[in-house]
Amino acid sequence: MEQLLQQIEAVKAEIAASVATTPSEVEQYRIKYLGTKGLVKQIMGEMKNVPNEQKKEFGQILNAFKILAEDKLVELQAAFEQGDEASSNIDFTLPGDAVPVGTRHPLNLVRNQMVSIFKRLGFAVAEGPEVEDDWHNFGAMNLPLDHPARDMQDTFYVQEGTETESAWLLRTHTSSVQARVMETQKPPIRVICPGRVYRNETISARAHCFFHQVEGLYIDENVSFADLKQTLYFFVQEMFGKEVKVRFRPSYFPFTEPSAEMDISCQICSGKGCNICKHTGWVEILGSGMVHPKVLENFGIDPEKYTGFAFGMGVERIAQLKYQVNDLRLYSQNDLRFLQQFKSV
Ligand code: 2NL
Repeated sequence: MEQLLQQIEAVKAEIAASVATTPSEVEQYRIKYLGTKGLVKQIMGEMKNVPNEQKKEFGQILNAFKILAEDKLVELQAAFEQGDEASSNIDFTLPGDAVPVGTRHPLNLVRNQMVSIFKRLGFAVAEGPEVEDDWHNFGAMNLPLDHPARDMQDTFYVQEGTETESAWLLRTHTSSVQARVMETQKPPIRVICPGRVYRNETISARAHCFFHQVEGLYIDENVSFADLKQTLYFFVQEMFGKEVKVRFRPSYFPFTEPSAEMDISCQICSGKGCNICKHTGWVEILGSGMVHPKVLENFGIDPEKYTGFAFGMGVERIAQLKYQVNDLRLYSQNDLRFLQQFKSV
């Protein structure tokens, strides 16, 4: 009997020291001590060898032993049911599952960079509506009623104009935002207007029905064409590096006079000649000019006192030269294989 008592004491100590760090370890405990072939059953089976006069005393000992084993099981189970950190032994220092992190869109990266360069020159940023009336998009910009840009084929009309009501359209350039700035502010004016613009074009690698622009406007006394050239030269040097070369070609826009387009030395082949620059070594990146006196007059700005320069450029074009993107459609297809290449930029 002495031996049986010793065995019970040993198993009791074992039970007291039992821990479980996972639900399956709780189950292992249950099988080992309380299962059909478990230790509790085995020891209870010894009852038949106990002499009759000791059966009562032993029955109580064995019963207490069984209750102890059962209580421990309840305790181990409770740790998991309540998520009790201290007794469950879960390792909270294990690394979690990684949350996939997105990337900035290349057009936003380039737009932000463009904006920050002009901010350093003292330009403020202005934004405005994408649905515009005819006046802010066309009329104020000196585009006559019969100008081809107003054609349904080039412009998305939301509502056609009538004798008494203005037409409403998706802005074709962010000049409409600058029109709103000139309407509400007096010179000196120095703003850039980044934003999405719309043109009714058949979608291809080289054309899309929407694209992104950054336009700039600077109006003050004595603003000259030299200021325009130096501002834009500074911009491309910051954007592409000090080595970049520029050239200006005479051009025409209804809202500027004189007007010029600016080319930079091809960033793909460094001017040696490639497909992007059509083997000329130069690529066009923007249109610009001195604000037309009629545009100034439209906003009550005296063209005898004030002059200004303006420019407009496509964000897609700058991004193409920076990242060699050769199909405009990539910018709006949301293909992660394309977008994730801009992770570290
Ligand atoms: C281009 C050419 C240009 C402007 C935009 C402008 C704005 C005002 C007054 C006068 Cl408020 N001009 N903007 C001037 C010249 C060219 O854009 O090729 N853009 C992508």
